[in-house]
This record gives sequence, structure tokens and C-alpha cells, in this order.
Amino acid sequence: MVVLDREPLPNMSLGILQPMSATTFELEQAMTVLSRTPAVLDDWLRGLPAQWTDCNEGPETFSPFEVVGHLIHGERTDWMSRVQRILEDGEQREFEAFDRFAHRQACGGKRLDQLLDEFSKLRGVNLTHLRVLGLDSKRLSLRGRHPTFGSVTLRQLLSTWVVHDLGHIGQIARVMSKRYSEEVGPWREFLPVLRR
Ligand code: NI
Repeated sequence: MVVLDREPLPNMSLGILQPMSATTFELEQAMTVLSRTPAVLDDWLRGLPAQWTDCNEGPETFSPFEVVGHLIHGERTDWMSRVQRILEDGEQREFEAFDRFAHRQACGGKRLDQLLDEFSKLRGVNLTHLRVLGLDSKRLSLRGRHPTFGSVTLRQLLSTWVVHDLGHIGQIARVMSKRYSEEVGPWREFLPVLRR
């Protein structure tokens, strides 16, 4: 379990609420969220009965188990290699495409507790590498080339890494919720998570 930074951030201790805007990205804050995801998933999923961790929303959808595998694949092949690609080649060489089902091979035969350990280790290593790069705001504006979107900035890539984590955390909550779609009876109407 890797937690790089649990110190309160300065603007939080002053109680200043920052307005939401398109320019709220700050590397240290982004890393604070990224560093917590392994512990969130570990506390949540380790030791849960398979009925919770293996359920999904139908064919070609992820179970919580597969989400962890997908996140591992991203740590191994996606996020930091794209960071590196931007720093080394800029827009000259486009990123490798990300195969969202590639984790199925990599994770075959593994148990969830092994995947959680592996995710935690890989995330820790990646965040250490990211920190060592010492990216300032000028370098965060450097650009790379995405195979579908074209020109993207390093800042956009790192923001996407954060939102990708949060999206998959939301997905796990949704997939687990749907196990009880029928069990909740008439309350279903007040549970929007069941309709997403
Ligand atoms: Ni994803």
C-alpha cells in the first residue's frame, strides 16, 4: 500500500474553496489522488466474496476483478510510457493505442489479492518516477500525439489518469449496486446508480 503524501494541502488548511475551472490541475494534488487509489481498492475489494468481485453488467463489461486488471495494464503500458513519449518525442511519434481488453491475458489465472498487490506496487513505482521528473507548468504544457485525438498536452494526459481512476471506482460501485437491482424493490426509483 503506497501513500506518498497525506499532509493537508496549504489551501485546505486555510479553508479557501477553489472555484471549479478548466485550469485547476496541479501536479501535487493530482498525485495525492492517484496515490490513494490502490488503498481504496484494497480496503474495498480484498476478501470480498466472488459474487461481488466477479459480477458484471453483461458481455464485454468489466467485473470489479477485471477493473483491477485493467488498471494494472494501464500502469504497465499506458500512463508513464505516454508521459515518457511526450518528453522524449513530443508530437513526432504518436502514442501506442491502448487495448482495453488486453488485461485479460495478463491477469488470467491470478487471484484478486495478487492483482491488488501488483497494482499497488506498480502505482507506487510509477508515481515515484513521475515525481523524479519534476514537471513544472511549462513542461506540463508539452504536447504529444494521441492516435485518435491528435495533439494533447502532458497536463491533459495526467488529468485523464486521475479521472480514469475515479471513473473506474464509480464503475465498481455501479456494478456492485446492480447485483441488488431487483432486491431493492420500489426503492429502485430513488437509486439512480441502478439506471446508469
Ligand atoms: Ni479504463
